[in-house]
Amino acid sequence: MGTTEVDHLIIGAGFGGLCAAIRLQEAGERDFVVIEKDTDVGGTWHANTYPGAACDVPSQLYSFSFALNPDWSAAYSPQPEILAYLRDVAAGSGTLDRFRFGTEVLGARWDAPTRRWLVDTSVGAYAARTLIAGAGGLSEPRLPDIAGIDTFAGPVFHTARWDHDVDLAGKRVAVIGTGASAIQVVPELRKVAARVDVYQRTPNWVIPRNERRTSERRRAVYRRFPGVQRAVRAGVYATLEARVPAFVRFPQLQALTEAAAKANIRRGIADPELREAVTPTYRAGCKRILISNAWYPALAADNVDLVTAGIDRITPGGVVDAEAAEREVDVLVIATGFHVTDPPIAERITGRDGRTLAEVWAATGMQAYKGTTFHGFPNLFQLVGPNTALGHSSMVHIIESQVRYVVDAVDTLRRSGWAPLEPTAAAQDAWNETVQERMAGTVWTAGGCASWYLDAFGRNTTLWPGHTFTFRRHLSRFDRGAYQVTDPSPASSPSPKETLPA
Ligand code: N01
Repeated sequence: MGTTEVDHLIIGAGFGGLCAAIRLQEAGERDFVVIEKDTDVGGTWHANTYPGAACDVPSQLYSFSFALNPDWSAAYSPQPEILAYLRDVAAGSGTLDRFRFGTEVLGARWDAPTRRWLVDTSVGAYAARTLIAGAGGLSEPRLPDIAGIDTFAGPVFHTARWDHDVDLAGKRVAVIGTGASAIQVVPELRKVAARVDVYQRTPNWVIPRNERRTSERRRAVYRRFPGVQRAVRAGVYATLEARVPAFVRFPQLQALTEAAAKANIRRGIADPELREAVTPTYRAGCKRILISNAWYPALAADNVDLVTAGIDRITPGGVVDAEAAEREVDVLVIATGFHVTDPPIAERITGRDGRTLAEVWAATGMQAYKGTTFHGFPNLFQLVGPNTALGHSSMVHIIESQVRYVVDAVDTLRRSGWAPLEPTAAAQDAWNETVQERMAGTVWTAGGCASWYLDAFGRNTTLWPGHTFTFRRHLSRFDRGAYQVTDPSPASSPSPKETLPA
């Protein structure tokens, strides 16, 4: 099979890849392909099908600005609805004929002589002028390194790879982890399982969730008057942005969140010992703030045990905790999160000097220019790249900001005869220095916890430390001055230092 030449190769058919495809098409770019290892669009929302999977970002913000959904059923949407929404948007976009499902990237390398990305996939090879990676920030399950886990005799699966063939009715189930995924799945599991053991390493702050359903009447109003829905959406957006100072500058304001979470604990749990065991000792917001009305009542249920002793080892028949107590279980559910600061896609992308992104990051930690482009990696764009994730609002807003920047960059590339561009080292360094300066004093750094936001160097290379509208302003146009033309033309002079507004 030969090599397929395209102008743009997009990796991933989640919110990021789909948005890129739609916006490129609108900009008149027709020669692109979206490759996706799964069998459908959806990304995270295709992969995460565990019972209770739902979004903890308000529905009104969890859609594209150009495709509002008047039919969200509730204040927070369940996974099947979000997946259906993405399928609808994809089907109506006129881009689906360029999606190649069941196609996994094996490796991508910059080829200087042809000024193309040469991409090997599980199905064939591509040569592309630009590579737009929307592989997802939370896509590769992180499996715990626990002695004996391979010897467990029953089914073992991660929340993001749920095995629906396993009948959990009447089973004894152990859940490892108490993060965003676990707090959604445990209340569902305990309805069917004989017993659920929940292994908690660190408690999370969990505040109440607005369970309001959206009435048919309200949906009809949204359908008829989209302006009304836009106004509601703007209100929700502003409310969430108002929380930014409590994360970034005044972590003491998180005391309000802690009070709400403590009231949630008191409502759900009567036992003082259990209350204490689930109450965190770090500042709220240091780890992701979770929302649930069902988590604490589930932990208090007769058929659920919270185990805080830590796991010593796993045997073929159960889990032995650090106090040598063994609990027999039939099924092991791994809810231990994802590879965030060491994403596997970084191992598969090789830049102009022969090093992969992962090799570059091994020395520096994850770094990009504006969370999107990379010195040494011409014409590479990453959606949901370093320091773009959020603890307070919707990633769809960030993705749209990035895609706007990418489309403007593509326009610049096209007009310049496709001379390849990469950010100068100076521009990229200055951006990251400023971002890291802003991290000092944030709740993520000063809040007294360890979290997956931090990398091996202890730096937060995951989150954007500010408002989403500030991020959008930084990416509102492609700033050609911060870029250099990659070989064979001589490199242009470095850009002025890019600074973030105070
Ligand atoms: O993963 P997590 P998640 N032994 O990393 C524990 C998004 N999301 O899948 O805190 C024992 O948050 C770990 O303990 P500790 C959202 O952004 C969104 O739940 O490290 N335990 C923690 O309790 C979220 O933040 C939605 O001490 C171990 C848990 O496992 C992100 O996905 C829904 C362990 C991991 O929690 C990840 O959430 C779901 C070990 N060896 C997820 N290793 C929405 O609603 C780890 N743990 C949008």
